[in-house]
Parts: sequence; C-alpha cells; structure tokens
Amino acid sequence: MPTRDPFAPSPDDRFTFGLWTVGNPGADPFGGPTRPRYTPAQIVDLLGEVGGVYGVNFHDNDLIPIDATDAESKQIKKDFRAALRRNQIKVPMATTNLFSDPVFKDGAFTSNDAEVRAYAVQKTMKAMLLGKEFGAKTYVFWGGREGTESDATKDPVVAVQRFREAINYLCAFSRSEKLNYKFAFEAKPNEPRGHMYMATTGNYLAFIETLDHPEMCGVNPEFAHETMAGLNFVHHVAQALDAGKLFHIDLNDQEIGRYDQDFRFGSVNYKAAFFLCKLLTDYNYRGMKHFDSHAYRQADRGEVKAFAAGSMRSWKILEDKVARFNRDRTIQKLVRQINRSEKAAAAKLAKRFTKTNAKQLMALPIDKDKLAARKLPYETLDQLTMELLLGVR
Ligand code: GCO
Ligand code: MN
Ligand code: MN
Repeated sequence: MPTRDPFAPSPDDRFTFGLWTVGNPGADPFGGPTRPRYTPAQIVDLLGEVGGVYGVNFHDNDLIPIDATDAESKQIKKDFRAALRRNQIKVPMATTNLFSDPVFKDGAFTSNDAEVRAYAVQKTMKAMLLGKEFGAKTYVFWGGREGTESDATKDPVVAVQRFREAINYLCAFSRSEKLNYKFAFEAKPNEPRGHMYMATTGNYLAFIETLDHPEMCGVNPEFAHETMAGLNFVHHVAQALDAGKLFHIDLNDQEIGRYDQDFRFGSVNYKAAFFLCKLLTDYNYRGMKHFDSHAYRQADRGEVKAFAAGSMRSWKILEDKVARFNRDRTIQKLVRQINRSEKAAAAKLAKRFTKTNAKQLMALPIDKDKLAARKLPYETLDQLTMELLLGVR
C-alpha cells in the first residue's frame, strides 16, 4: 500500500496563490515574457492540477482588464466562476491594481493630483465590490506607487494625511455597503518607487491606530519586503501578532541587497523561513498563507506547477521541523535553561509596578556579576537547530 505523503498540502493548510503569481509570464525590466499569458480560468485549472490549494487571490485587473467591455467582463467572470467551482478553489482576498496604469505614475492615494486620488478611491470601491462577488473577506492595500524618488516633489506629512483620508473613506464604504472586509496593509521599502512611504510593517502598525476604524485594519507582511531592507522579517511578524494585527501573510524569498526577486518560498533563507514557520505555528496563526512569488523565468507550465507545489511542500516540511524542534528533549532542555526562573524575588518585584514593589526592588541587593556569569549555551542551541534543519537530527 502506498503510504500517504506527509508533506502533501490540503485546503486545511490555507495556502493561496495569486492570479498574478502563478500567472506571471516571466517578463522582467530587461526582456519580455517567456511564458504564455493564461486566462484567469486557466490559472485556476493549473492550481487545481497542483492540488491541495485553498484559494486564489486577485487584483481587479488580473481578472478584468482595465479597458474591458461589459460583455468581455461578464464572460471572464462566468469562466472564472466555473473554474473555481470545478477545482473547489475559493477567493479569500482581493486587492486593487493602483500601480500599473500611467495614471498612477506619481502615486494613487498620495498623488499630488486630487483627481488622481479620487480615481484611485473610485477604482478601489469598484474592486471591493468585484472581490465581494467572489466571496473575498480580506482586502489588501499595497501602496506600490505611494512614494517618491525626490522629496522635493511631495510633502511627506501631507502624503500620510492623504493616505489616511482615502483609507477612512474606504473603511466607511465597506461598512455602509456591508462588505465586511478586513483591510490588510502591506509594507515595502522600495520598488517600484525609489522610496515608499510605508516601508515596514511597523510603519503600518502605527498608522492603523490613527484611523477611524482601527479594529477593521491589520497588516499583510511579506517575507521579501523586510528582507530587501536587510531587516529581520520574523520580528516584524511577531510584533504584528502581538498587536492582534496579523490578518494575512505573503510568503516568498529574497536575497538581501538584491532587486525584488519574489523567489519561491524557502529557496534562499531557509533558516529564517523555519523561524517564521515556528512563530506562526507556536502562536496558532490560522489566516491565509499566500505565496506572493513567481517561478523562475526559465519555467514552462510544468515548472510553474513544480514551483507552486514546492512552495507548499517547503512550508509543510518546515512544519515538521518545528514539531521536531518542539519535542526534541535536548533542545527543549536548553530552551528551559536559558529562560531563567520568574520566581526569583527580584523578577517578581519587577513584574508589575506598585509603589511598594518599586521600593523593595530599589533596596534589593542584586549580584550583577553573578548574573553575568550564568551560562547561555546559545552556540550549542543554534548548532542543534542547524543540525535539525540539515536533516541529521
Ligand atoms: C510586490 C507586492 C505585490 C502585492 C500585491 C497585492 O512586491 O509587487 O508584493 O505583489 O502583494 O500587489 O497587493
Ligand atoms: Mn512583493
Ligand atoms: Mn506581496
């Protein structure tokens, strides 16, 4: 009897892809497409062939070209809906393309032109309705063109104010139309703009608290985005989790200091990928895991499928590594050893401020040299982690 593949994905894993990710035709700034452009329905069929996929997400114009006629749009939706049904694939997230058309050359919600800003809000309202037609629950905002090359061109405080005005408007629209969206903001430091305003997930966590409806807003951090800037992605996700704001996540990979590579998840920084998987597992994240990446330019249709299957498989393998880490006795003993007792008198006094606690803590003799001399076997712990990851443990 063939044994079940322990790393096979299932819809329960909540893995999603985008029409623009698996449908990416392989063009780059130096050359045209290397693969045919598939229709939305063909992309859904491809994901169905891969198997185990929960959902497919889209920008308004991934589904309906910006200049489509009503008749064309009707036909595309009909074909797409049929493909979703026959492959049992859902649409959990939708978003707006506010970056490709020349009208957005200086931004959408932050453009210096008030009519461009109005057009961006109008386009987003229409795209929110389109997403709802297919059952999307999360609405992602990625401000691809919200930034500058030269700060002579825009007042950066005004830009934040304009952004807030647009988001408050759209929150109110979602509420008044009973669309029930959760908004998820996606930061990125640069590309396509020289500098983007909301460069990190932390920028958005602070911004959200200034909105009219912070409760409906969270973040969609992307592995490659913080990594491009040389930052530790896992720490950004952790802060979002702590704030109860991790509404969605974009998984892919990226080498530090390079162009925006959008590599297959797990293909470069697999140690960081492991710690991300551990974080989401330990904190029981149940949201969507969206692969925002694309296959190498050399890939044909079969290789695009291999890319999609590989993305999910790597996550499942890392989940298995996390389980091993969490039940490895030697590793867990070290973890306990390095997290020293909370029961010590000083620790208890420093836990919660009261005037009495503070007074007692002030007076308490603490031997700092003794504390400094305590063992921290971090070399051993990290080496064991590496051996586990490398498959010899
Ligand atoms: C990028 C971004 C986008 C967004 C997408 C959804 O670097 O191009 O990651 O792929 O995720 O536009 O909002
Ligand atoms: Mn990206
Ligand atoms: Mn993304």
